[in-house]
Amino acid sequence: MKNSDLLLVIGSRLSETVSQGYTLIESSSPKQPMIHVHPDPEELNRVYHTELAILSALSSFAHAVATLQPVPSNAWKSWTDAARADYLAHSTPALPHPQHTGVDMGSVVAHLNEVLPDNAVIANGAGNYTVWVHRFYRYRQPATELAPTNGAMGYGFPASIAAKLHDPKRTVICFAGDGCFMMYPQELATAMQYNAPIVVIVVNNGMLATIRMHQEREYPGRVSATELANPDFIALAKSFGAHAERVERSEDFPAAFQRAQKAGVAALIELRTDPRQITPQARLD
Ligand SMILES: Cc1ncc(C[n+]2csc(CCOP(=O)(O)OP(=O)(O)O)c2C)c(N)n1
Ligand SMILES: [Mg+2]
Repeated sequence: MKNSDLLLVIGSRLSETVSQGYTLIESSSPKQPMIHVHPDPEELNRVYHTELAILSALSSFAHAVATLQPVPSNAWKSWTDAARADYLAHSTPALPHPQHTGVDMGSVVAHLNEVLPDNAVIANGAGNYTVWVHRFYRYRQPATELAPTNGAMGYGFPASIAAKLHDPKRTVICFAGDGCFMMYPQELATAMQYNAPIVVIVVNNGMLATIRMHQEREYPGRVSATELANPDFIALAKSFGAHAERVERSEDFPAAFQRAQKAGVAALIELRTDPRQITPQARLD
C-alpha cells in the first residue's frame, strides 16, 4: 500500500488494525490520491480526505466495475500476483511453532475452513484469539461475520445466540477468549431455554492476552492483573445442560467439534492453548 500511486479502497473503513495503526496511509491527507467506496456515508471523508468518495453498496459497485476493460500491463500483473501470493502466505496457518504446547489455533481454524458450509456464521468478541480467526478463516459470503466494530469483549456469544434464533438452519460458531466468555457465561441459560444449538469455542490461555501483550511491549516484566483464575468451563457448561468438552491437543479438535455439532443443544468446547503464543507469529518467551 505504501508503494501505490493510487488507492482504490472498496468497502474497508481503514481502521486501526487494517491501517497498521494509521501508519500505512497518511491521515488525514494520504500522499497518494484515494478513491473510497463505502455503503455508509459516515465513513466517507471521516478519517482520510479522499479525492473521490463513492457512496455505494459493494455489490452494485462490483457489478459496475465488472463492465470496465482493464488495460493490460505486465508490470501491474507481476505486482498484483506478488501481492496476492503474499496475502495467501499470510492467511494460511504455518505448522505449529516447535515450542508450541496445547492446541494450535491455526490448525483449529484450518479445520473449520474445511468443514464449515459457506454460509456459516462466525461470531467473536475482542482479544488476541481473534487474530487467528480473522487472519486464517476464509469468510466466503457476505453476512457471515458477527464481530464488534468497537472491539467490545463479551459480544460474540450473545450475538451467536441471536444469529441462530434468527436463522436456525445456519451453522453458528462463536469464538470467545476465556476473559471474553467470563463476561456472559450465564447466556448459556438463554441458549438452552430458547433452543439455540450453537458451538462456542472458548480459547483458554488463562489470561487477558491482549493486555499482557501491551504490558510486555511497553513495560517488559511488569505484569499486572492480566492473569485469570477461571472456573471449570466443562462443569459450568454442563450445569446448564449444554454439551461440553475440553480439548488439549490439536489433533483431538476435529472429533470434538463433530460431537459438539451433533449434540443437538448448545455446546462449549474449551481449547487449552499455549499462553506463551501471544499471536500467530509472536511468543512471550
Ligand atoms: C468490554 C471490554 N472490556 C475491556 C476491553 C479491553 N480488552 C481488549 S482485549 C482484552 C483481553 C481479552 O482477553 P481474552 O478474552 O481472554 O482473549 P485473549 O486476548 O487472551 O486471547 C481486554 C481486557 C475490551 N475490549 N472490552
Ligand atoms: Mg485469554
